[in-house]
Amino acid sequence: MRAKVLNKLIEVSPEYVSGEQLSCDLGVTRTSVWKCINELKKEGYVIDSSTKKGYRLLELPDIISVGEITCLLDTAVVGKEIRYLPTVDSTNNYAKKIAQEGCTDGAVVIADCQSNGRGRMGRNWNSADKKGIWMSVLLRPSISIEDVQVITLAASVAVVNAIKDSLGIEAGIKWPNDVLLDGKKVCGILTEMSLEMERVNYLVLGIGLNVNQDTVDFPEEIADRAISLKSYLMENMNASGKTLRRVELIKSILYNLDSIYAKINSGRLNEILDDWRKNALTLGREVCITHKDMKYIGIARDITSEGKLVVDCRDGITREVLSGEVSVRGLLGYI
Ligand code: BTX
Repeated sequence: MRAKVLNKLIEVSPEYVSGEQLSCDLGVTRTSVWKCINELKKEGYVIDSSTKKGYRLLELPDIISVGEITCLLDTAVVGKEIRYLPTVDSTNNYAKKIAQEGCTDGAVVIADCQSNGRGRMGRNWNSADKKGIWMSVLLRPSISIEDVQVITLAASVAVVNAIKDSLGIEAGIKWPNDVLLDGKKVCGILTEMSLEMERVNYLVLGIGLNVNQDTVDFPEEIADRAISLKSYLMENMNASGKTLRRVELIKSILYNLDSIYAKINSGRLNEILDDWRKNALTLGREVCITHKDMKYIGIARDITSEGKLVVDCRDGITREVLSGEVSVRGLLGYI
């Protein structure tokens, strides 16, 4: 009910809506409306109450409210179930646990803070309290194991689209799925899967998006390689440094993921690969592939239908690289 009241207030904002109107529209007593308003105020929403005019929303705080995320979230699968945790070791760990308990396709886990956020290959992911979006999406796609990499690429496309839709910022993708702004990492994606008899049982897409950090908020060792959306807006678009609302971005990511997931489940993987190519920073660049003790330098030319990076190496051999098997580091800075 609280979410419904909130969404009415958002709908009519900046106008007032009377208590009577709210109770009539929502089919509850005026006392329950009043109680909901008080609860919302306690959560941090700034609401003006006037005996004559009713209620008016003055300020939306940056809090992760599941009610606000789900309201008017027009998705078919992704985000039909959302679990919010103030703090957790890793949302990917939590998502894997609920996947094993049978949780539904498209379920989402979001935390304000991760005490042990994980990157790829055992690396650490800095997940400062309330500064970013630390979220995992559980998917049960009907695809073959060979196509799993495409889902990983798809997640980066969804994030890039969401950043563009919400803030008008054009981010780029470093293969396979790092989202970069000004050559610095704004988002990392960790895909983990469970296989059963040669088929995908479930996949967990872990998305870490830096939203409201200032440079000083990042640990020294990553401060020159990490960026938040807020800092980018301040440095490049003269923004005031106002806190960005994570809920808006979460909604947009879920919406974009849902439409991409529909493409995956209907076999339209080529469309996803094309979208990835459009946003790719790696293609056409010189890259260095390190595999075990060997190093190969070459030009990243394309990706295959399975999402492998095609590299024309200096030794004349074209190699197809799967992420996880190798690490690819561009010769031009971080790209
Ligand atoms: P990655 O292995 O590509 O990146 C990890 C590396 O990125 C670190 O070694 C460090 O250099 C740098 N780094 C660490 N934290 C940050 C940060 N906040 N911003 C920019 N650079 C950073 C990328 O792994 C995959 C990250 C996925 C994170 C999500 S959050 C939700 C989910 N739960 C979980 O435990 N992981 C995922």
